[in-house]
Amino acid sequence: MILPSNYEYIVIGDVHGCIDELKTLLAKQGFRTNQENLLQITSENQNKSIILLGDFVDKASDEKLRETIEFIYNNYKHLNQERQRFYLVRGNHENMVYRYITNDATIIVTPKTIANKEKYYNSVALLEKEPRLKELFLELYKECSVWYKYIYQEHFSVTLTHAPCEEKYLAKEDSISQKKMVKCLSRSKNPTMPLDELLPYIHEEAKDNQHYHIFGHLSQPNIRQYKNRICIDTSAIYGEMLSCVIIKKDTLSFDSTPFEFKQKKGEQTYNLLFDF
Ligand SMILES: [Mn+2]
Repeated sequence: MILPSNYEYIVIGDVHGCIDELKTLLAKQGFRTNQENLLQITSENQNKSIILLGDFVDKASDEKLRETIEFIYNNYKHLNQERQRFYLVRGNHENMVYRYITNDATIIVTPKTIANKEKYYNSVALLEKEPRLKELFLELYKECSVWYKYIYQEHFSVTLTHAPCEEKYLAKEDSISQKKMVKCLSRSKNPTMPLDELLPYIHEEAKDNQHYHIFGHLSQPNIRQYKNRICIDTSAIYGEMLSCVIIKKDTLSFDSTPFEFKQKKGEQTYNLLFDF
């Protein structure tokens, strides 16, 4: 989907239930909430739009996941009344949670898939317990797009997807391309391999130009950039930061906010991207 280039975009990486950090980052970017937790449109932010780059569910506590889904739902409705100011990108976690809660027949139930559901997709049990919350999630899921593209004149563009993927799949509509933009080869299945070897196309296809591909999905300790490839998943739920990129005309800038320890952080070992 092409984004209108007469607005600014605040593109936020993997939230994973970090609702406090999401609110802090949005406040830093000029979006404050009122008593009902609705983001206020002001003269300062009226030309800005918000994009969540996928994976807003899972990994966090039930309480924070509930708050995150309610916040996104309410503000999605609220901000998009007059024009679209809030966009959602589909991440692999939204995808898997959707498949589990809709009893997708293509999920083969094995002890491993049951264990994975509990270990990696903890929103599923919460949504199954709380039908009202499940309805909110299902509505949001329908609103998610696999990709967005921003184009400013001929020299500058930004393609946004949750996961990195090969260029040949970017912004395509066929079902293989759509899958590739949501999830890449899994690190958990290849734990000893450096990310740069597992996903060589990210740096091999990178170019020194202003046609950027910005993605999340690969949790990193800081924003990682190589030429026109940028990863903005800075591991908020693992106790690091929640980050965003701000797109304004033909410029990019970045902002981050640290994990606030209002819930338990997750544990992981980092596998660094562009570590060469
Ligand atoms: Mn992901």
